Amino acid sequence: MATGSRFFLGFDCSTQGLAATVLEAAEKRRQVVFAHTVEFDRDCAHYHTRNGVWRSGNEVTSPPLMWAEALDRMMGILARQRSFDLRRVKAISGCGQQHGSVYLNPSAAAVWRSLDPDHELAAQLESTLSRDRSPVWLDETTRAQCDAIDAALGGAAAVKRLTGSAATERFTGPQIRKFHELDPGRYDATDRVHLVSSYLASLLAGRHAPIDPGDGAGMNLMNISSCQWATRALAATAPGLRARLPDIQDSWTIIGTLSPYWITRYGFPAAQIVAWTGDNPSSLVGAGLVSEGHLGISLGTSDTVFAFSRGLPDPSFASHVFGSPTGGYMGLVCFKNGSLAREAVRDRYEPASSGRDGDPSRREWEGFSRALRETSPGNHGAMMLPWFEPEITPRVPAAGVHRSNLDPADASANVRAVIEAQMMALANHSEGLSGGGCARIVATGGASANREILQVMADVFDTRVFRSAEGNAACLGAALRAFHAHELSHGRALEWTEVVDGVTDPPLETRVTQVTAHVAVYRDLRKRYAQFESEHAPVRSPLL
Ligand code: XUL
Repeated sequence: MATGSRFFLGFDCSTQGLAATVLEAAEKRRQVVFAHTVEFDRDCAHYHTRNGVWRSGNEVTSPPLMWAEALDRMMGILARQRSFDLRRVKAISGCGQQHGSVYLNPSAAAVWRSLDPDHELAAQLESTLSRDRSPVWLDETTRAQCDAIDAALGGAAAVKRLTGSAATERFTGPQIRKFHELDPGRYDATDRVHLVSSYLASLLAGRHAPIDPGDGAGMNLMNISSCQWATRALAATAPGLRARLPDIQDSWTIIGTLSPYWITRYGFPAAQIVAWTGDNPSSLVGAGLVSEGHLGISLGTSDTVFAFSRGLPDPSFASHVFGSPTGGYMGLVCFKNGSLAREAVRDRYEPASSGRDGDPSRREWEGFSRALRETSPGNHGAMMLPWFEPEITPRVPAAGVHRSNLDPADASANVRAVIEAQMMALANHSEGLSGGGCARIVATGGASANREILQVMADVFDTRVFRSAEGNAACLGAALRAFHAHELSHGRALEWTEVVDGVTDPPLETRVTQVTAHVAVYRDLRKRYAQFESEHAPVRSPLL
């Protein structure tokens, strides 16, 4: 640890776990000195989640108290580690899975201010909730509400122009509308609706945190041009909604300092708390994609493709336009059948030896990699539509795996088929994003550790692929955002290229280059895949 080092803490509250990354900033260099993940199913087992969620019919929710407990636990772990000096933590930020919402009654802020440091956090928060479960991004049960919102605002294309996305099932606005329709009493008892990101920021600061334009755009409630609440969208969603929402503020806003609970319980200093954002906007920073012309691909619970845009892009840019936490915008396309589909294929053909956590560097992924090495690009014409659960892109309301020329008993061919399908779907549905040419892809998330998967990506997209410097770019992005906001608050306005320089540069040895012969195979196969897809997914996701 260099003398004069300062430390910046980033969190990522994702679907399956809460991660923390600590960035050391010394005179001449910045580097990651600590990273750890609390896994919900394993480390907060008494909530009985599976992959971090509860499923009841088609409804998918998570317990907000589990997120609070994971944060409490992680702060304890950070306090006990020896790799950095806790007392020199200057600023903390974070990100969360997008769209998930937390419903609080009027007591919340007072309870946060007077938390008892001798007792665990989660138990003290029970009385603050007006709804004990949070709908999360995997929930697709709001089609009726989306249709009603689209109709009230002049159609899906108009909603996309206004908010950056057509009304979308997992987005927070339709979820709030459903809550109000089905449970008006508890909606009335709700004083504040937070996102996962702004909720956890509030717990750290001990006061209601704002929502940033990165995560706010995932609600169908924010005017994408002004990055402020869209009054018409609020009115089309639920009565009295404005009073129940936090303000929208710049992503680099300093909300306050760490509340006394954390200082007394764990010995943290009164570090600055910087507004949190969504996991995808945060990945943009953590993958170093702060200028145009590059694609980011996150292979996590969801697979996402995203890119930065300086100005407000044309709606055909991507299915969703969010604010970028660097200022400007980002386009995003999201696929629900990410790591869970890869695991379903792996487990079917090679039952896992022990504990699985979506990390393909683990032993149980060796057979999967071998299968990719032993099969050839194009899979001799065999294809799969890997919709192990309902899909977001393209919109597929009911799960269903379809095979073409693919023997269900052929393990290796099925492994190749799921990866080729995912990469071709990512490429076909993100053409607006890479329309102007893509110099390189930076891949992040658990499955980006797998070179064989990245080779298929490079060949399908016909470009070079690098693995992001940190496996969890979202979490690194949060630590970098804490550093940037801290410097800004001390009068040092750094360019974003300076902020990420030397920290997010993907290691050269992770480079995977496309193979010309394979590129030709996929050019043809992508068209056939699009045809196969349209036969089974009649409702295409609108690039309105
Ligand atoms: C993006 C989306 C997911 C979540 C979970 O729109 O729904 O990527 O952010 O990570």
